[in-house]
Order: sequence, then C-alpha cells, then structure tokens
Amino acid sequence: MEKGKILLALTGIHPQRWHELLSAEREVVLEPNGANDPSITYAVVWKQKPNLLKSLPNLRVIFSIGAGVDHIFADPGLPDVPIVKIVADNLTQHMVEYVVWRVLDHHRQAMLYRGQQQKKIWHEPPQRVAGDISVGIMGLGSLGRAAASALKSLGFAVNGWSRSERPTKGVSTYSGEAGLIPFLNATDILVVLLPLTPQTQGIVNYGLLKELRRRNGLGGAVLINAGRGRLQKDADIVRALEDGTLKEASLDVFEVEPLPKTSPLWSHPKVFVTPHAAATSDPAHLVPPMLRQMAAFERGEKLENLVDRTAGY
Ligand code: NDP
Ligand code: OXD
Repeated sequence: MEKGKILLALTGIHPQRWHELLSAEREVVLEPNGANDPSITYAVVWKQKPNLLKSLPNLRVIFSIGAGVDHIFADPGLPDVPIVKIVADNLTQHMVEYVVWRVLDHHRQAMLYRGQQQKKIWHEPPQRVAGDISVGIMGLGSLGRAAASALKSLGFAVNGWSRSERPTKGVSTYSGEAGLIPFLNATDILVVLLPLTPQTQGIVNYGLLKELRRRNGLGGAVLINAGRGRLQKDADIVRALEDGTLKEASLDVFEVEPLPKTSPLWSHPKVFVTPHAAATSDPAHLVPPMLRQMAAFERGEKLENLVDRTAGY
C-alpha cells in the first residue's frame, strides 16, 4: 500500500505542533482544507467538524489525539472505518500524577489547612494513614489500572469498577450493574476514569454519590472526576457538597467546557477546579506512535488500540 496522506482536523487545539511532527514523514492537509479529497487515507482528529470525514472517499483509519473518543462519535456522519485511540506512557504518567496528587491532597486534608492558614489557625486535626482509606476507581482501563497501581504502592486500599471482569493484582474489583453499589459502598474517595458513552452519561449523580462510604477519618466522601464532564451532573455535585453527602471534590471535567463563569463550582470552597488538564496530549510523545501505526498498517499489520464501535470506547 502507498504512503497515505493525512487530514489533520482539530477543534479548540492549536494544530501547529501536530502538523510539524506529522508532516516530517507524510503529506498533511490541514482542515478546513481537505473535504472530499480522494487522496486522503488517514484522519487525525479532535472534535472534527460533523460530516467532514464522511466526505473523504478513501479514508482508511481515524486517529484520535486523545484517549477519549466521545468527540469522534459526536459526528452524526461518522464513516465506518477503524478508530485508533491513544494509549501512551506519557499520557498515562500525566494522569497517574493527577490522580495521586488529588487523592493525597484530600487525604492529607489540604483544603482544611489552606483555610486554617488564611485565618492563621494553628490546629492539628486527627491524622490517618493511606491504609485506612479506600480509593475506588470507576474505569479500570489503561489509565485506571495505572492509577490503581500507583495508589496501591502508596498504601491505599484500592477498589476498581469496570464493565467486564478485570481481575487486577492487589485491587478489589467489581463489574457491571450488579457490582456498582457494592463498589460504592466500599469506597471513601471515588476517582472517575470512565469513557463517555450512552451507558455512562450522567452516571455520577446524586443517587450514586449517596452510596459512597462515609466511615472514617476523612470526614466524608470525596469525588475526583478526570474522565469526562458529561459523566457527572454538576448540580448534583453542588447539592451533595451542600448537604454533606460529599465532603470535597476535585473536578477536571465539566458538563460544559470551558466551565461557564456563572457556575457555582468555580467559587465553591470545597471544590478544586482544573481546566480539563489532568493529562494533556503531548504531540512530541503521541505523533511518533501514530506514524509507526500508519507505516505498520501499510505493511499489512494489525492496528493497535482500536476502539470498539459497539461499546463506544
Ligand atoms: P479505556 O478504554 O482503556 O478504559 C475504560 C474503562 O472504563 C474500562 O475499564 C471499561 O470497562 C470501563 N467502562 C466503560 N464503560 C463502562 C460501563 N458502562 N460500566 C462500567 N465500566 C465501564 O480508557 P482509558 O483508561 O484510556 O481512558 C478513560 C477515559 O479517561 C477516557 O475515555 C477519557 O474520557 C478520559 N481522559 C481524560 C483526560 C483528561 O485530561 N481529563 C485525559 C485522557 C483521558 P472494561 O474494562 O470492561 O472495558
Ligand atoms: C483525552 C483528553 O481524552 O485529553 O485524552 O481528554
């Protein structure tokens, strides 16, 4: 097979670095150019414009520049070609750092100390060790499993929930609908690393948060969401924080992004906000494996990290 040409179609992300790195090896057409172009074989995308990909008569593979692919499925005219998602050490490392950072921050009561410092209060509350706390990870994929392993090594008890059974060394695993409530009932700090699909949309709601354990020295349950914003109901999180169902939350993703200035989450004293920055896609680390996959595909080898179109992730 001939060396294929790439369409680069990114929305909300500056394409320059991606373009430079991809075009070191292949011809690249930058959207808004490229519609209907029969010479395009690959599309490298983030939130591509609706129906653009279906206009490409010889498109063979779509590459997401992120681990999540909900942005691709949002296209009503998505053509039926294989979709490759990102699985990369660099991205995984970013996410592991984010999860460990946020879990430790809540565990070591940083919000309390920051409040005390502002008021110049010298007070030491009771202290627990990691082994007293159960962190539950929703989504035991490449990111969830890596986060679980890092938290385990710090001494936390770790639970994991996935769609299918995912036996994971040192982690208490639960799966499917039947496993959800037992998983939540055994979890003090909930970390959400699920993909957004029709099944998971809105899953992090008030009823789910009510099921978390509020048992010990943390003084309440904690939510950390670095998956996708539409997994959660922002208003339910505010309600849960107000009535004590949740003690604190760290949110990297939101129902609407950028988070509207009017959102009460911005100024809520129990919420830590980051702007969808838990794990940035760094082109220097992600383009080389993409180019390798294109070359391998042209030699007739199988694509890796393929999205299951029926499952939606
Ligand atoms: P994977 O596809 O590797 O794993 C997804 C996990 O979620 C799997 O364990 C899967 O179960 C589980 N899952 C999916 N649907 C369900 C369901 N209905 N019920 C229960 N479990 C379910 O994804 P990654 O780990 O690579 O990434 C996870 C998500 O993180 C991405 O989809 C993206 O949305 C988000 N992300 C966010 C970033 C940020 O900066 N905030 C950066 C990168 C990713 P099973 O194991 O059975 O398949
Ligand atoms: C991703 C993201 O899915 O950056 O990789 O959110």
